Amino acid sequence: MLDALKDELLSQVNAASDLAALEEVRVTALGKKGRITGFMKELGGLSPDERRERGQQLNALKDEIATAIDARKADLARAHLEARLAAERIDVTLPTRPETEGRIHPISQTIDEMVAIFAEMGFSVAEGPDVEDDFHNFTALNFPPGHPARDMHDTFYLPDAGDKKMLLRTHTSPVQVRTMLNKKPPIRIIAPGRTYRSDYDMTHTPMFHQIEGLVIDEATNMGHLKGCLIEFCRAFFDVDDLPLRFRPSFFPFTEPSAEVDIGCSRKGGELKLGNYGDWLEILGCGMVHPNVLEACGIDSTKYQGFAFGMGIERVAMLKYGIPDLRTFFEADLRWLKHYGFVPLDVPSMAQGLTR
Ligand code: 2U9
Repeated sequence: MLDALKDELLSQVNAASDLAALEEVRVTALGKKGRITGFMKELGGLSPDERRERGQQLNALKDEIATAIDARKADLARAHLEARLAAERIDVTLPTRPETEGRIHPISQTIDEMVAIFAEMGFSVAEGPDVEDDFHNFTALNFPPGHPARDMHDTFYLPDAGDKKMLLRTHTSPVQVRTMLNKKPPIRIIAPGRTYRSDYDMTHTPMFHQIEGLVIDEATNMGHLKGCLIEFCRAFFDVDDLPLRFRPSFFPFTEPSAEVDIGCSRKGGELKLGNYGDWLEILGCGMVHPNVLEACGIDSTKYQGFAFGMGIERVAMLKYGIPDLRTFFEADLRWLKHYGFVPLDVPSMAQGLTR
């Protein structure tokens, strides 16, 4: 008789199609008023020998049904999870959605590309405030008092408030000053961001973007500077044999200083990058001046390093053939649709900077 009950209960367990149905089966078999529990209650009326034998049989049956219920529960849970995973499956290899209306501004795209290249070389991104004081923007960078760049004509000074004269940073260099003041070498950072100068004509806007880099260590030299910038320019402009020319120059914060030209051709009014005999200025660089290291709390007898800077609008115009600087800041949706980038095409060295 117990065999028949066992078969019946086991088939009910296996027929349960969800957790609620299975719980119902458990209650019918093992609950307080369940069928096995009912038989258990009858044991009291049996003789000691019969009770022992019947008790063992009922316990074995109870265990077998409980085990079957647990196994069925695990099966149902697994099937439920698999169904959910199948229903929520997404194909991550699908192409990006070009029908997305929004576009990434060429300035953001260019910064992302540059960050991808320098990150691969081991640089970190550093940031700082747009509103600066005279020390971080000029004094620490070895600008002598009365230097023309401090002039009211170039620098936006804020109305006097308190003891310190505040200004809008005229370059991103104060970010490197702050990094050196707060962190011991080795330092390897890039600082992209907004900069401000009181200047407005065909090739100047009062707000523009720069990216600057700084590397400080015990034996960093001009060879490292050249290797780093040659590598960067070839990756950024995607020309393997792009020629670079380092021309002596002057900046208060670097000594020696250089400006870098890349090879190009201007034949027929069209600009092509490569080994064609013409040159185009692209960035400035140099070995950090010992006065700057000392002003930033770094021992110039132990440490040295290089720095560089370039204008982001300028290189973006070059790379993407954008003819007019002022259009960058007009917020014209037709312009952005034409020159902007699809948001999901994130620049990376592994996938190609722009696809
Ligand atoms: C520290 C020390 C040195 C950053 C440098 C340049 C050369 C440079 C210009 C390029 C075009 C600015 O946008 S632009 O007008 N920049 O030529 N910048 S070296 O040197 C630093 C910076 C910070 C502490």
